[in-house]
Amino acid sequence: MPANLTPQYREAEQRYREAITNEEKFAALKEMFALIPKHKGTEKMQADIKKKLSRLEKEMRNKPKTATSRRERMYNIPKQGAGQIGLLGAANSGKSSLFFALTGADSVIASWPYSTPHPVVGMIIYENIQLQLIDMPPMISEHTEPWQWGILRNADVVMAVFTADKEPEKQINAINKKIRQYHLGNVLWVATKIDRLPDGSMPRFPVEARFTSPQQLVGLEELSRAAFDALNIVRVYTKQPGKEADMNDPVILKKGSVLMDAAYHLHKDFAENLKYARLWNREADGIRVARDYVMQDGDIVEFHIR
Ligand SMILES: Nc1nc2c(ncn2[C@@H]2O[C@H](COP(=O)(O)OP(=O)(O)O)[C@@H](O)[C@H]2O)c(=O)[nH]1
Ligand SMILES: [Mg+2]
Repeated sequence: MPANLTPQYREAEQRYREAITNEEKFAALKEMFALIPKHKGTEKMQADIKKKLSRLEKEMRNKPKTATSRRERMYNIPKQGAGQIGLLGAANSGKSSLFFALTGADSVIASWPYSTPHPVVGMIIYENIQLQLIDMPPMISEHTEPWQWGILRNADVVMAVFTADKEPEKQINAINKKIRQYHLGNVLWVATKIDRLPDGSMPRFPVEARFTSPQQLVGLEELSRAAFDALNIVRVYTKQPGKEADMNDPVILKKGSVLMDAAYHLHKDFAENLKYARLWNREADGIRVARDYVMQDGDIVEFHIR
């Protein structure tokens, strides 16, 4: 007897195959079970889903919820610099060209798909810091492996790339679907190949996107800036009394970090024995600041300890 599986079932099954964490697998299997036509022809499949569900349930009970699968962790790319950014897009959307333009590192640029088979890592130099960029194989409308999504999920920012000239909305929708499916956060949208648009045209997209032409080296500085902004970090400099701050060696903190976070980050002693701190920035000229002062990008602090 034919199983007569619906497209919805097949989608859930696809999600199951691509799932990384046990929680995702469990959710997909549940959906499969709900969607599978209940008749004699699918009895074996139903039993199989049930078996997998109970096995997973057992495994999840013995493991903390937040733990990611071994497969996912195995392929995480060690973070370097002030933040990690992963490229996501279809084949030929210009990811590798953008990677090359932003980092100067060598990645294969070619006009046929599958030209970037493995992740490639490079550094964007943004003012006085470096941001790590990962070029990825095409992951939209392609077969993907769970570890690829693991890398993007582990990144601080996903740079979602589509071409401005060829059915951008379709590409955006396809990318958005994956973003939801794989629970990717913090997305920076980038429209490439703007040199192919009629002169002066600035199309509007369903998402707020930066414009660039990696090939013509257009919009790269703005994009580096946008990448920095998307990382949600601040650069804080420290100085010793009577000396100048080293402006080439900032401490990187999450946006929203307070003075005490900065102190802890530098040395436990600073935090535990803090008497007071002085602050310099565009407005402040050595004023004393409170422990819960929210650090701003570019702040210079001087810690005084007991
Ligand atoms: N016209 C134009 N072509 C580009 C631009 N960026 C990339 N390309 C071309 O698009 C094709 C695919 O680029 P690639 O960077 O390999 O895309 P990937 O598959 O997303 O990594 C290549 O032939 C590139 O030369 C651009 O800004 N303008
Ligand atoms: Mg590529």
